[in-house]
Amino acid sequence: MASNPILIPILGDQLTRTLASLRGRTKDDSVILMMEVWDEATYVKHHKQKIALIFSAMRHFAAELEEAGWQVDYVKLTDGENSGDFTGEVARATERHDPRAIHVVEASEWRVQQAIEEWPDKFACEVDILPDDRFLCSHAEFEEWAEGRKHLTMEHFYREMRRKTGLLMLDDGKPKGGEWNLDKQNREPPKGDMDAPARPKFEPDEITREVLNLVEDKFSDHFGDLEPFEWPVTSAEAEQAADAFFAERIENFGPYQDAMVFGSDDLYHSMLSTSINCGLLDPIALCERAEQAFEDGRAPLNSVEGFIRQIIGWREYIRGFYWHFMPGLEEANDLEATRALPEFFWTGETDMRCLSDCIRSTKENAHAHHIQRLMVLGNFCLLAGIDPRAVQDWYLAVYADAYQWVELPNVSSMILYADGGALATKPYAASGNYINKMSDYCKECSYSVSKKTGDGACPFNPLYWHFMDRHRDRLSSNHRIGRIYATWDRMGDEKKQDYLTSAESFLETLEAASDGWARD
Ligand code: FAD
Ligand code: DLZ
Ligand code: SF4
Repeated sequence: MASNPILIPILGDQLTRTLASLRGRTKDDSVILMMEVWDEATYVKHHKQKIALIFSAMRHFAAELEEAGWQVDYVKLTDGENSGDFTGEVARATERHDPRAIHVVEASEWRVQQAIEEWPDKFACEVDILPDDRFLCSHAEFEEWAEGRKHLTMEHFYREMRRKTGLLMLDDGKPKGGEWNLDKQNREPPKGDMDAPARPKFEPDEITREVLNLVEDKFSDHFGDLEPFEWPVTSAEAEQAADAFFAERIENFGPYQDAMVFGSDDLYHSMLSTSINCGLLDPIALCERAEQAFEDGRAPLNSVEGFIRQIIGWREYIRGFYWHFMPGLEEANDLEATRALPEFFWTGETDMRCLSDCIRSTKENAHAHHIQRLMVLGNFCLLAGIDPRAVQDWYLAVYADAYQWVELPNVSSMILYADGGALATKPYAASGNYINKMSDYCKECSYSVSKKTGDGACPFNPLYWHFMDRHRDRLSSNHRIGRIYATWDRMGDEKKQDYLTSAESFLETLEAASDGWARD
């Protein structure tokens, strides 16, 4: 290399060949820096599969770049001099390479971005922090959209993104099919033989095997099963996973999006979030493929629109929302919830069959699908009044697709209503009825979903009314929820008391999680 190089640090969720910091650079003027660091693996004690996924994907990505001729300086976790954090590693790399500049793409998370923003003062060379243009909506664009709005309604944002991308749009500016949102068609309960085709599973190669040994050695006290480890770890594998989704599952994705079946972890979901979030798949290209499936007559509009809405609607909105409300969002606790997370969230040992199945899937796969995260696990945390910080730590630790930018708004705002309604217009609170309607869990549960109070009653039933009663002052003026209080008021005092006593007896049985699961 003739002159001092540009140093290009690439973080574990930036594994994209077209990353802004790589574009326009040449193999001869740059050194790429990738760092396995202790702090990232332990700021919460991530599920073993998540650490294995990131390290393996990072090592594969580095190998691909090297094969393409780039100079990659890859620091392994076990490197004796490893300082344990990004800033320390960039400092060491500047000594090794004496760069004329550092070009880095902004971090997806607040915590890391704070550290990066100190680099211009810490390092002698110029530091360029580039926008992450893998997202459709820039920070400035989201702020412009949010400005002056009373409520940041996802649906309005989503329509903007449809117009911006032209996805599922007609030339006259109207949505294909005449409606923007077909969610009403996407609430089918499970039917008898939900025989969804299995997603492709990827055998660990030599690189992944080495990482699995490392994770077993260094992170054996973290939550979750390490093997079988079957996630895609390269963009080629992730594309294969996407091919299978578009060939076999997109058709039924929409109708059964909210269905839950005991022991069936994927159903018709794409299972692509782990690959999208670390950069192996381009989310907009996936949406284009979904639209093509509709145009080719391989998938109905409700499935395709549902999939596209999750990505250019929810995913983009959640990211904008996170940056709009950080850093305050972590502390938000509008409902003043203080109860400790129950131990069974880590062990799965509960007689509540819905929860134990969702926690089993979480432990085995580092994954649970959206409605399990929202309406079973999340609903329980909301109704039982679990402290938002404990819930945040749990979701951030246990899912292989979890990064704070996407986890926090989903947890704090969507499931816990901790922001007082900035995201959701009402809490997603539900009794056992909803779970019974959308799953086959209740049939063989040791609790009875039709029993409302007393011994053997499904705990979601009294917890629901306990929640409504204790938050009456805050919620009764909400026009989407006010009617519920009319029902509550029509119940006699004795029935109401039965609900409250049953809920309190149940809450007293909850054993608080022991220390050390989420953080040391
Ligand atoms: P599919 O059902 O196939 O959906 C397609 C894609 O849409 C997903 O891959 C994802 O990229 C996107 N998507 C769907 N819903 C959301 C959403 N609410 N927010 C953002 N993107 C969405 N998703 C994460 O990627 N990381 C998280 O840490 C995360 N935490 C969550 C916590 C809670 C409490 C809840 C309710 C949801 C959370 N989600 C999170 C959203 C969603 O549950 C997952 O994206 C989804 O289960 C991933 O599986 P899939 O790829 O099969 O998704
Ligand atoms: C999740 C994760 C883990 C477990 N380890 C690393 C790591 O050692 N090195 C790295 O570059 N990235 C890791 N990641 C992903 C990062 O946490 C993620 O890229 C940033 O925090 C985004 O802000
Ligand atoms: Fe869950 Fe209640 Fe159904 Fe049991 S009866 S599976 S606890 S909703």
